[in-house]
Amino acid sequence: MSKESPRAKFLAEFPELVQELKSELVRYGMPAEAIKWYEDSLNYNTPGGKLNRGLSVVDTYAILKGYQSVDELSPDVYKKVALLGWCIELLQAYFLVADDMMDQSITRRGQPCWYRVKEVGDIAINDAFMLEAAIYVILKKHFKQEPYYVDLIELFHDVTFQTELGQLLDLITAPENSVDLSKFSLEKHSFIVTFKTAYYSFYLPVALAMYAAGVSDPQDLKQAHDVLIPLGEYFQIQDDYLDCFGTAEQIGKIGTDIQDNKCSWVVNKALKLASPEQRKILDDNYGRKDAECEARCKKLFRDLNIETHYREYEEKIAQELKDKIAQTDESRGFNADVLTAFLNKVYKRTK
Ligand code: DMA
Ligand code: MG
Ligand code: MG
Ligand code: MG
Repeated sequence: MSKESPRAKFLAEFPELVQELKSELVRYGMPAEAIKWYEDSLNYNTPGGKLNRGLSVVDTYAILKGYQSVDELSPDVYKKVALLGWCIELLQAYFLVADDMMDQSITRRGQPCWYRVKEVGDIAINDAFMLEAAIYVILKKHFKQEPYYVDLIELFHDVTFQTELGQLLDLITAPENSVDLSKFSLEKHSFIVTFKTAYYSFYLPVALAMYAAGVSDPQDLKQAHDVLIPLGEYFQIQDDYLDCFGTAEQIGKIGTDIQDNKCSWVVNKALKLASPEQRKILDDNYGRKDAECEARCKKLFRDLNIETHYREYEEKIAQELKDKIAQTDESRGFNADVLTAFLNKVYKRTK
């Protein structure tokens, strides 16, 4: 018998989660049209991505428990750990619905951004809140009896706040109609992306699996943190690179960073390399809501060989992370393979 792919197996848990959330609305006596709206929002915004964050919770849990594959988990255990994975995907859905409004993006995961769906518009703001709220409905229903329940809730709250701080900084560093590239730096970029991406995308999945597996000594959480945060920074640098150099077919979204005046890795690298003449081109064209200005910036990035610098960065950071992973102390039951699995998923990704 051929085995289901890990992704298909994980996806198969989603319909039941939607049913549970709907029954919560039924319990409140909500009218059918509201229930249908919530169901549509959940289905449109939650399962369509790569599911890396959610899948990583189950993968990490299996490694920590000493299994060769997630197929060795009993059906009940798989279900429970997969729910934690889906909670991160709900968190991600919440952030993305809001992020696309704030970034004025057009497409996401190969379809129109939720706020751009005709009937939706600004209702997407409340839909984002309700995607977040779903996390706590699920946690309460399935994890309230666990000794680590409060740890899970606290972790979700902390990481959500960290992400929102990152989004704040991302947005106020990229004002519309006032481009000042002297405000950008690679140090500032590192700070923004650590908060807006690394905590929720990298630290959170591993920390959740560690709590669920009972391998959550503070020293081990710190070891995970110290590799996963720089790995998350690398991941967002890839996101910035692909925003400019990837195709919409590849990444499922149309890049907006140049027109949005974002403090991205690409522009920061370019600022370091540009001659005074090239700097003038950037000052005059970056952050303008204009396709021709955007094209001039892209041409300059190509002239500056940003791609070559990106490849160099990628090799350097991958080696640093490997070296760091090799130093992991496994004496309390933490397994560094968890970190290697993450690095392998990210290294040289193109989507
Ligand atoms: C991603 O920032 C961060 C969050 C919290 C969604 P981004 O705007 O670069 O993401 P994307 O490129 O997917 O819009
Ligand atoms: Mg965005
Ligand atoms: Mg954004
Ligand atoms: Mg991006």
